Amino acid sequence: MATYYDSVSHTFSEYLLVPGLTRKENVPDKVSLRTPLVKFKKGEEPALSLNIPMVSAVMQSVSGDRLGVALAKEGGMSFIFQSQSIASEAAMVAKVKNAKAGFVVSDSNITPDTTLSEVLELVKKTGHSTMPVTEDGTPNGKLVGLVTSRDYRVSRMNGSEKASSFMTPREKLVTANASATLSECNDLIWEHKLNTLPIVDDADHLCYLVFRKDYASHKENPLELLDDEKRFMVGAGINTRDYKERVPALVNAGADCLVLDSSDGFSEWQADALEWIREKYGDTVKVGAGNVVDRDGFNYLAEHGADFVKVGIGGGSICITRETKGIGRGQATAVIEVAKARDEWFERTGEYIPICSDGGIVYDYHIVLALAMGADFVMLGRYFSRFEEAPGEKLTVNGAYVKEYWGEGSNRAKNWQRYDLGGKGKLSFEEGVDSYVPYAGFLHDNVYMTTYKIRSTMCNCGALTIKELQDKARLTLVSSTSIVEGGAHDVIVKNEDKSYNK
Ligand code: RVP
Repeated sequence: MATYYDSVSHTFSEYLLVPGLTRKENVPDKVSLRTPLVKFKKGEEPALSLNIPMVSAVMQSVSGDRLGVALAKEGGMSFIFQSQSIASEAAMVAKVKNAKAGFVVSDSNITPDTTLSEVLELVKKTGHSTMPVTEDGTPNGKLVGLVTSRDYRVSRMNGSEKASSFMTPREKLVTANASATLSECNDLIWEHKLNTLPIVDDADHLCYLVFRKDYASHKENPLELLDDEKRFMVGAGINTRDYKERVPALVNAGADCLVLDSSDGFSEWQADALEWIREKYGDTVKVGAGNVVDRDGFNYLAEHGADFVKVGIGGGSICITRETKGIGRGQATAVIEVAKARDEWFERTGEYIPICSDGGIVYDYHIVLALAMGADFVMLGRYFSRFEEAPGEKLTVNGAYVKEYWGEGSNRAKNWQRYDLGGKGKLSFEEGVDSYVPYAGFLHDNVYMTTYKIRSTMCNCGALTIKELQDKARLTLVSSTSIVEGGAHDVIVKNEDKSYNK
């Protein structure tokens, strides 16, 4: 006979935190959101941690290289989407790794023969007005000059002039050597009143640009997630089909952490992939697995060596898996049960395997609920898809700016590996939708506000760390009528805009 669970499964919106004693030291600025990303032994430090408990979803419309850099600057990590060729995923990973904090690989480059009309076209396309001139027009070619908007006067020129005639030539450029530190570069920028400092190697080939404004932003981001070489950290998705080729390419490109991207991870395919990675790389390559929604799923992936386990089936905003296949579980209940399994595993083995709550975060406060319920960090798709740095197109619909956001199980993404159950006969059907989300501006401003709210709630609960929150949190289920009580009610609201709670 089938097994029936005694209790119904719940979502985040059905819970609230009951405040604990707020001590005088419980102020938002003192709260640490640092959290483990990969497993570690009792008494030891994890090999990888996040500075904020947020990672971006393994999705085409979410995690490209631009979002990867923006999120690492805030202390979180992107997992670059795997529903693309191995070469292009590896190139995205390399792009994040090469964007050494404060050092940028130039993406608008020209040759001495590029005409002014072509320069203006490029400015329109990329939005960047500073262009290094290299012999071959590549980002790492021999540097011959620099063009900025101060070098040409469109009204006095006809457009056919070549860059060599109006660029600032190499001999007049102040540059620094690739061995210079960021603060040495900044000294040069100030001393010579520059906006841009090209960084060259011993053969005078361009390596990076350092911008005055980026140095300032580097100083403003004390939580930046950097590796030992001061490069941004980035993750990457893999699948259970082509991992023997994809993993080596991503490792070579510099990926800091991998994750098996599957809607249902309680499978022998995941065990095979995990074992292959352990055999080939030992513990040097970190890999998360999932998704699961119960104790058995967690234990299975833990036994096969997962570095972290991702939790959630069917809760994603664009996901229709529950409607098409009838599988899944309320996200809160799934997190609570898997967190218990993680703690039992820790008791038994002395090994702490972090868990990630993936999907279904609608309001900022859902993040702090997930953490209180035992998640070590959360994965978000819709949240990040709204930002300027997300790969989706920005459009206007009914006069408002929106971004495109589509599921990996939609016909648009065609990420059928994510839903693959093995076997030969394949008929794919959609488990996700294509949608719009309201455009929300830049990642930095939003993540700042979201993490501030998390810190504030933690203060209400008397917690200065995520671990302390998990130990102290007191959660209550709420009735549907008390949910109505939680919003503005029985008043005539002047501004119907509810974006304050997202
Ligand atoms: P959300 O943040 O609620 O938008 O959910 C994002 C999550 O939804 C992803 O991390 C993934 O687990 C899941 N997903 C992605 N595509 C689809 C789909 O097409 N069904 N689901």
